[in-house]
Amino acid sequence: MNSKVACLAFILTFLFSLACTNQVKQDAQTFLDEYTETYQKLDYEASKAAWLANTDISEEHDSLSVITDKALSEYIGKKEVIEKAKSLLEHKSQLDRLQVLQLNKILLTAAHRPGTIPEVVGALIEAETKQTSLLYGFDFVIRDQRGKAKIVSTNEIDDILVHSKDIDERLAAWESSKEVGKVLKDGLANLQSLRNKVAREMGHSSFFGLEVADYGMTADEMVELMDNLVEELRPLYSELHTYVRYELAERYNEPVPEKLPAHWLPNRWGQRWPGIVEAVNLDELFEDKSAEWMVRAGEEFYVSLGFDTLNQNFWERSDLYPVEEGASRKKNNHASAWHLDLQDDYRSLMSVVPNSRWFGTSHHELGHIYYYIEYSNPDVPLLLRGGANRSYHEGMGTLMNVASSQQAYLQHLNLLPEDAEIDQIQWLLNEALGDVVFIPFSAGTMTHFEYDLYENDLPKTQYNQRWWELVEKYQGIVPPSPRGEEYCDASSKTHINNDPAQYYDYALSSILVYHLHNYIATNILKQDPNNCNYYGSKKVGDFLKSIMRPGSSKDWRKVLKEKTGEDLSAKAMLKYFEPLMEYLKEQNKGRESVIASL
Ligand code: X8Z
Ligand code: ZN
Repeated sequence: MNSKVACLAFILTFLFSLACTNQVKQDAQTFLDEYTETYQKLDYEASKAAWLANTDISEEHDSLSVITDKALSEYIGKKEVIEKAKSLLEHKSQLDRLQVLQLNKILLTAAHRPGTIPEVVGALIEAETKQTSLLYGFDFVIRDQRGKAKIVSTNEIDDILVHSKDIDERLAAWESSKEVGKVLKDGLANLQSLRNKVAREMGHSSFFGLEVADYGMTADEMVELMDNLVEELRPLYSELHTYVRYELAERYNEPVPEKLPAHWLPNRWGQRWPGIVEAVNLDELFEDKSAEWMVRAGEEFYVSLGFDTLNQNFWERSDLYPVEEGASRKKNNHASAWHLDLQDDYRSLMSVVPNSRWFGTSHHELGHIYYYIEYSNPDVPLLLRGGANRSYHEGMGTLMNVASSQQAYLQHLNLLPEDAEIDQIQWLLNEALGDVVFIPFSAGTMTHFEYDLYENDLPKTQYNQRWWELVEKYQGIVPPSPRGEEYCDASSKTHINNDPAQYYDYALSSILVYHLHNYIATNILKQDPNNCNYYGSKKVGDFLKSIMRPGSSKDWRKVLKEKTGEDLSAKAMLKYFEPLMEYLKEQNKGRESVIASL
């Protein structure tokens, strides 16, 4: 072949392959456009119905939610959709990066609703809807000393657990909060089986494995990551645990227990321990504020960083406060943020009352909302409108939660007087009893329970036993008295029922938050990470927006490396709490620690 002919052949081959590539790309885009349009429509209908079912619990609203979810599921799990996405991915190298990401997302979405087993998917949708209604339609009851029953809200239960020093009252509140588990146990067993059937249909190891797949990891890799986290924080947790055993024994005038009785703690699951440090009474700061003020203050914080005000729809459609006294309506009272049309219909569901927990939670939920707003831009395809990963979504709001509890910010809001004499170690201790204590619960108890539930098909007859083994092992907490299998204490936690196999998101987000906070304080604000003020810093706002804006169109590891120059680790969190270690060791001298030996 002479060189001219060879050259021509080369050019022709090149042009042919270019045409093929273009054809594949074109083909993929046509499919993605069609899918996106239908998905957005069906998903919006399902989200609106789910919103109604969560804000006004009734059989009628449940039915509507089931119908619309089934319509959505039928489409996203369609055999043709799965086959088309798979066949396009066989030509991965000829597709754009964003196209590949979207096709993978379609497959992961389909794996939640595979059309090959419609009766299982249908049963799952019904079971999920019913479980939420049972949980939030439940009447929690506390009896007074004369045995008279009173229906109480979970806000009231939490209030007793944070503030009451009467051990009998605490026990009654704690026990009341767990009654709901009895009603939920069968439903959880049904969900366990259906969720696993669904996940295994498309080759995932279990439902836990399916949820972890969103991080590009296996179930075992996630558990290993969580175990490492628990290990890294164990020395500090151990000191906190010892300190609190002695502190609370004195407060309740009881002998020092080896493990912490669950009803001694200021949270239904012992996941955070607010209010133990008497020198730092944060609830007091909000006593004369209204619930509305709390949410507006949250918005104002974001606006000060350069974010826009929230749209009018948000204020009109959100359901932010507890149900009016005497109203018959029941609603899901766990805080959440919703992005209904993946565009500008965003709302939040909360039951805000003026206290420090809801102040933090308002900032947290608005973090989700501002994340929605930022990535709803033309550069991010609808299917990639999510967090860099789920823990980033949690992290943005939690970061603002951490920022909102810094003294300088509370002083700026006139919640703390400028000249308040603050014992810095007590302040830090109070923070650690929130964020550090949260790790053994989230990375330990919750993650391992759900791993066992799904990955190991934990039998229903062992749910409660296993739950308490984990609570004792990771958190060093024991129930007030033996809890048989008639209870299902795990399912009193909302995420076990309706945000399943994802709780490690929160553990990871806590680590991420301190990583980002350290970077922001040191490199952007040039302030002490232990007392800095984000308020009014457009630079901080720009930094956060640059993380939020690409949604999940960028790899989460790259995002972090690019933005902070480092990989994710618990280093910053440990550094933040370093000054506390010495203080606790001093306080705990001669006291026996039980966590280290677990
Ligand atoms: O569920 C939440 C948020 C909604 S995404 C209020 N959180 C976890 C919980 O309450 O258990 C935030 C921290 C942990
Ligand atoms: Zn959240």
